Amino acid sequence: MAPPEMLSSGEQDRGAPHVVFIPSAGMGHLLPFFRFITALSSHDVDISVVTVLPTVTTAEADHFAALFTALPRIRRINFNLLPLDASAFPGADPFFLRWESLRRSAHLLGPLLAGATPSMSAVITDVTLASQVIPIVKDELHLSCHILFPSSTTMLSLCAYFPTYLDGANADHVVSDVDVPGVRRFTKATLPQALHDPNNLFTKQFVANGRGFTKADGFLLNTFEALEPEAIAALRGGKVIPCFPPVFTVAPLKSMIPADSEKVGAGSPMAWLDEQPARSVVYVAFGNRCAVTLDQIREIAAGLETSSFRFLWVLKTTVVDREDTVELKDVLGDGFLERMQGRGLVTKAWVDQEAVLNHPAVGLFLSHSGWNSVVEAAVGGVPLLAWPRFGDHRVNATAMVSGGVGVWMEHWSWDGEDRLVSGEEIGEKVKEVMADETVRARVAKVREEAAKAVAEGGSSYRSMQEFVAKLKAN
Ligand code: UDP
Ligand code: G50
Repeated sequence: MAPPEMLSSGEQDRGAPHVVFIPSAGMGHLLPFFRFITALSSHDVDISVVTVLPTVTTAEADHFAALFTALPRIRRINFNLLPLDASAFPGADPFFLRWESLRRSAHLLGPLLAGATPSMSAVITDVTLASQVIPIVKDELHLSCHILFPSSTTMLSLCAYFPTYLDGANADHVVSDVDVPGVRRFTKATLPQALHDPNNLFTKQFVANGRGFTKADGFLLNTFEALEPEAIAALRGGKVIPCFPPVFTVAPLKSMIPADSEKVGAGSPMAWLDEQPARSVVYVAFGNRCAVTLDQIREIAAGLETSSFRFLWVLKTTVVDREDTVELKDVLGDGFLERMQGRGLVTKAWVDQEAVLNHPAVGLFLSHSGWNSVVEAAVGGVPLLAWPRFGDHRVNATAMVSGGVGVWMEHWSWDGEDRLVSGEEIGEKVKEVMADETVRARVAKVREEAAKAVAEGGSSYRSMQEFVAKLKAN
C-alpha cells in the first residue's frame, strides 16, 4: 500500500484490494490461474479463490492443495455446486459437464461473495463461466469483472467473433470457414470439432460467453506481444469486434510452487534428463486430457524407436487421470520398454513439464499444441512439433507457427477422423525437425522475446503493473 504522502490529492488510502478468483476445471485452465494468483500475491493484494471440491481429476486436487500450502494467506471460498443430471448430455466431455454445472450454479455466487470479508473489490473469472458470472458480479455485486483467458489470443479472437459470424453470413447456422477480421481465416477443419454442431454443449457455452465479452472490464491474456502480435493488435484496435474491453498480456507467468507429485528424486524424469546429452531428448506429451487410441500409441512408440533418438514420453490413455489404470507394458506391447531401456523413459505420472522444457537435454517437443504447452516450449526455446488432436489445438497451431515456435503437421489425424499416422512417418518427421537449425534458431529468438516481455520494462511486465494499478484505483 502506498504511504499516505504518496497519494495524490483526493485519493484515499483504501487498503489492499480484495480480489476473488473464480477458476474453472481442467489443468490447462487451472495452471494459468494458479500462476497468475502466485504473481499477484507479491503485489500487496488480498486474494480469495473459489474452490469446488471434489475436482474432476486428481491433478487438479493436488494443485489446489499445493496452492493453498504455498500461499497460506490466500483465502479459500468453498463453493458447492447444484447437482447436474449428466444423463441429459450423453457422451459429453467430463470437463464440459463441470463447466456446465459451474455455469448453472453461478447464481449462488452472488450471496456467497457478498458475505466475503474484507469486502471484495474485483473478480477474475475463467472464460468458460464468463457469460454467467459477469452479470452477477457487475449488476448484483457492483464490482469489476475481468476474464482470464487461458488459451491463445488467436483463439480469443475466434471466440469474440464467432457470434457475429453466426448471426451474419449464416442464418441457417451451418458453420464453414471463419475469417476473423484483422487476425486470419480459419478453415472449417481448423475450428474445434464441436463448433460444427450448434447444439453441442461446448458450442452453446462458447457462443454465450463470446456474446458476453463486451460487458467485461478487461481480459488477462496468457500470451506476450512477440508471440501473437496480430491477434493482440486486432482486439485492441476493435477490428475483431467493436468496443472490445482492454486487454493485458501477462505471459509467460512463472510456475507456482510444485505439487508433491512433482518433487524431484532419484529415478524421476528430471534426474534421468540430467544424465542425457544436450538437446538429445525428444519430449512427447499431449497434455492432461488427450486420450490417444491404443493403435496410435503403438505407432508413436514405433516412430520413437525408429527415430533412434532418446525420448521422455508422458503417456495418458484416458480423459480423466484417475481412470487411467492400464499398465504401460500392456499399452506399449511386447518388449518395447525392455528394448528402450536406457534410451527412453515412459511415464503415466504427472511431470513438471515446465521444468522439463527448460532442461538443456530436451531438443524437441512432440505436442498436441495445448496453449500452455506452446508458451512453455517458447520459454524453454524448444521447437514444437505440433500434432493437434481436438478443440482449440489447431487454432493454437496457427498461432504457434506464425509466432515461430515450431512446425505443425496439418495432415496428421484429428479426433473424429479414423486415420492412423504411421510410426515410419512420425519417426521421419522427428528426425527432420531435430536436425532443422532454422526452426531452432527461430524459437531461440522467441525465447529471448519471452524473457524480455517479463523483465522490468517489458510488455508483459508493464501490462501486469497497469492491471495492478487498475485494481488499486478501483
Ligand atoms: N502438465 C504438466 N505435467 C503433466 C501434464 C501436463 O505439467 O504431466 C501441464 C503442462 O505443462 C501445461 C498444462 O499441464 O501447463 C496443460 O495445458 P495445455 O494447455 O498444454 O493442454 P491441455 O492439458 O489443457 O490440453
Ligand atoms: C477445450 C476444448 C476446446 C477449446 C478450449 C478448451 C478452450 C478455448 C477457450 O479448453 O480453452 C474457451 C473455452 C470455453 C469457452 C470459451 C472459450 O466457452 O475442447 O476451445
